[in-house]
Amino acid sequence: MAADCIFCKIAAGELPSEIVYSDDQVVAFKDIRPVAPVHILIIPRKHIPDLTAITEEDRELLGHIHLVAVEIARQMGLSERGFRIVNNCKEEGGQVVYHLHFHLLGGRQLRILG
Ligand code: IU
Repeated sequence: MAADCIFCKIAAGELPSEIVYSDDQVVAFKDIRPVAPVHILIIPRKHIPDLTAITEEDRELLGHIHLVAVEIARQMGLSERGFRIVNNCKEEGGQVVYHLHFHLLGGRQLRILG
């Protein structure tokens, strides 16, 4: 756990959040400023600052995060309609919170990225 990391604190239950899924490796919770009817953040419990900081050790974790994302999408009725998984990496990628997270977005027609 990294000191002063908001998402580490959410994962540890030290800050409130609307958790929709949790296990020993990951936590998923509702984004506080949703941009779509479904907007969930999926984070590893391990503090990884951004996607460039992953290592070989995280290979299984990253696969697990995607399996969890698909399972949440299925439970939210999105697996037939479709959805989007987004990672914003560093400044020009639009990253604001420096604890690795994947946005699961869906429930409306999403536009092409740009
Ligand atoms: P980004 O990928 O780092 O740009 O996204 C950070 C997201 O975290 C953003 O959508 C915020 O609304 C969201 N968020 C949150 O859900 N809860 C928080 O306490 C904070 C940010 I700080």
